[in-house]
Amino acid sequence: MFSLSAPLLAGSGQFSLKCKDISTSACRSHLPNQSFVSQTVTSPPSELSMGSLDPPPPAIPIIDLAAVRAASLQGSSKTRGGAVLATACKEWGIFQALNHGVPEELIERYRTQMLSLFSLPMERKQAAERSPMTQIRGYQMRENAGPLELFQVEAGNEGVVRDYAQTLFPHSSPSEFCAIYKECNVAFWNLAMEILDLLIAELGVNPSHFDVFKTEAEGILRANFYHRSESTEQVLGLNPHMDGGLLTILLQDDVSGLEVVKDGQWVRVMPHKHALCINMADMLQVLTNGHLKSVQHRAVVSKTGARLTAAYFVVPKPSVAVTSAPEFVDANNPPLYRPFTWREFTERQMRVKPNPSTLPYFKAAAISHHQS
Ligand SMILES: O=C(O)CCC(=O)C(=O)O
Repeated sequence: MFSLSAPLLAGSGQFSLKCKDISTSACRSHLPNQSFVSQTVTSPPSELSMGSLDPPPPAIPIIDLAAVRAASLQGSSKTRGGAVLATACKEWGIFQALNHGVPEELIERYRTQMLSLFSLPMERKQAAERSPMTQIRGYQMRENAGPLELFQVEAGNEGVVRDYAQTLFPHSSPSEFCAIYKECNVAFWNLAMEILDLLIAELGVNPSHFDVFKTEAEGILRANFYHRSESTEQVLGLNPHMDGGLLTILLQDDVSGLEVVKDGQWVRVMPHKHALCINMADMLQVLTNGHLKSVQHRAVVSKTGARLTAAYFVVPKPSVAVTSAPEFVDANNPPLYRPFTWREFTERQMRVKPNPSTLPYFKAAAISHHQS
């Protein structure tokens, strides 16, 4: 992914990163087929760990998608490769994908563009600031925890992307900015759909239940720039949360900070140079009636350097209705959630900040009666 030695901002050096010590080890995994699980990057003890550090925390699965694809071509609908993915998504709710198909050159262009954006004078960034009018879109500076700057936009909305290019970079042609968003949207979308298809095939569900999440959905691309923490205390850049959509693709640089909950313990997702993180989000949890788990995660601010990440959230369009696929519902597995639309979900999310998820508000009546 991002080169370990490269400065974050070409020609400036002000955001240059220190290379973190990443210890890579072949390690045992409880995933069904070792050959798809390329290697694991050992997590250091989390600085804010909830549990005991002994034994060492488990490692996030790293899955070679090239091997999964090759196996899929040989198999029929269910594949051994799909089983590896499905197990990771069920047990962890997250994995790191190698050979993901998003060109490294595109990732570098996106990274360079976002670093130019975050390096702009504050007045220029404020011209693109989020507001109640722009809702989820735009630039935001959050200073409540570790200083975090972010820029978010629907990656496939060409008109909106062009407007932001012109607002942020009024003296440059918007063409490169727009081209990067367009290409990122295609590459991340294709990867998301490939993973969805592999999961659908492996889980044995009728693909038609998921059709609307492919045709009536979009990708929201968000760059997060965490400033280096000056504090002696541990600081969170993003509080614990679950993502609301179907799944999220996360691009990390070589400064670590992402942590996920596994078996009641925070586990650090150590950056892997060529990998993208894929995490399950709330709508997949609903569609599979809890079979796949939306993973709780947070971002810890580093004391050693600034950190740039990018999240591509795959979300349905507002009117899309979300219900569990019938294959996951029977007398022993009653529906966990009542039917709702993505609009209802996001309205709820905006009214009450997720803590850590908005999903409990949509529990089926019998369940919410017992659990709320
Ligand atoms: O930057 C990270 O490590 C996590 C990003 C994330 O969770 C988000 O943008 O919602």
